Amino acid sequence: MSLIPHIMSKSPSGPGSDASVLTKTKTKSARPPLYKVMLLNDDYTPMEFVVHILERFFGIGHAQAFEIMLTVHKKGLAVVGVFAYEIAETKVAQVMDFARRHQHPLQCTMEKE
Ligand code: TYC
Repeated sequence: MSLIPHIMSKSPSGPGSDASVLTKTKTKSARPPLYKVMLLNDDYTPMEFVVHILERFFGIGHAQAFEIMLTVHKKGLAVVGVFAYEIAETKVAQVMDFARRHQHPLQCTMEKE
């Protein structure tokens, strides 16, 4: 009997060790799924309040914020940003909380891109 411990004496067995199973090495880099954050129109939230939301929580400049607000007003909704899940979730919560605290019915939602 060999004095070398027989760690290497056994052929691989168990899940994934069958050499006859075709495998493909992943070459894609990890791309986290992205989420669109959208504002919805309503008849009551003041236009200036929506512009303020876009400036404050999305870092959008005044002129573009006004344009996006008008798009929501005319079309019913608009995508205001695209983010990783946790960031999108935080934006939605910040907007919904701020609107609620100011007693405006503004709605903000997210959807997988
Ligand atoms: N429709 C609102 C008004 O006329 C303005 C508004 C714009 C409300 C965008 C919500 O997401 C919104 N006062």
